[in-house]
Amino acid sequence: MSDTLHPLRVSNDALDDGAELRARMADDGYVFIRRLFDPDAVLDLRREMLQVMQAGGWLAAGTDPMDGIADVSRQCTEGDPEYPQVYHEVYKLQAFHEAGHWPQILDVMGKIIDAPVLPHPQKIARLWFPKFTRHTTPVHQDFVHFQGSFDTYTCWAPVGDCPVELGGLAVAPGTHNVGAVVDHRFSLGAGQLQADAQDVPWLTTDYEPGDALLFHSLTLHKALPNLTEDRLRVSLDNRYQAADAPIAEHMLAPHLTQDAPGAITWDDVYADWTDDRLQYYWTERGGPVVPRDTSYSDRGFADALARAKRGDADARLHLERALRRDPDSDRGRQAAAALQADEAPSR
Ligand SMILES: O=C(O)CCC(=O)C(=O)O
Ligand SMILES: [Fe+2]
Repeated sequence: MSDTLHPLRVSNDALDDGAELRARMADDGYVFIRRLFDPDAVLDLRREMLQVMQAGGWLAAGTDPMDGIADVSRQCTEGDPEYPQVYHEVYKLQAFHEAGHWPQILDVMGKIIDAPVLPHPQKIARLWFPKFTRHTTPVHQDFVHFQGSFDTYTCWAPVGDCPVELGGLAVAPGTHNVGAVVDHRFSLGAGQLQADAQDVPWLTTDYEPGDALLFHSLTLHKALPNLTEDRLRVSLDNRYQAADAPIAEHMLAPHLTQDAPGAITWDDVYADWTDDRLQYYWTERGGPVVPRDTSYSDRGFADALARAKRGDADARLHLERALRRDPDSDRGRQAAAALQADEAPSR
């Protein structure tokens, strides 16, 4: 581990002690549990997910899906129009959704939240290509993306081994104590919003199957770059809150549908499931649903427009993507105008 990265505190000793787990989350903004999940169950899920990626052409020909060896020519990420073509096939796996409801995580989240828990319907998988470090998830607070209530907790879990060079998650301990959303600017990395973080320590580890990193919605965190030659990083990030707390309405929809025309519905996700136990499980809950607050994303996009006009290469690439994805949308039109403005001779 490099000298700017430090090890996460392991909290397995507190697993049976709700008060202690809550105290650690309150102090540090994160709780890290080794082997919370059965490693075999995680590896079974890995096989299923990577077989779908293989069928979608993302893996090097003739390789074992369990090795996760990418066909680097297929590199793409969230925001690219081709990413959901494979991602949404992975998203349909029943086992992938079930992982967000494994009893071990419901138990720990129940202790931390200290009330009946709602696992967010919107589960997320991260399928991260190697040699694509320009798109590494930047420093951010989850609240800007997921909203609802501050007391929402993420569980990030590797689906397979995730040594530091594969680009797992790092957290900055105690940073949730600001108690507020900090400024975020445009970034090309996943989520497209980046907070400034100077002089904070970063904690991470060589993750193993079954490990789980839980953190608060205001805790600063980022991914490390996937520096491997050819390995995909596969991980889950799922969210949990008190069942009666407000949830933002976009968290009731499948991931990567809000800006994507023709995106999948829950009925598409459920089409091949073998039972309906987890289908629409949240519809009976009584807590309020609040509208999505687009101000964070709007500010990030405005920042990208301004940067692109000044010739910023990352911002230009972002706008080119927005244009390719949906040329007739407001953002598509604004992107086209900003890209042209940069090319104008009067610049
Ligand atoms: O896995 C990643 O690259 C991003 C994950 C993340 O930001 C999260 O789990 O909240
Ligand atoms: Fe995040």
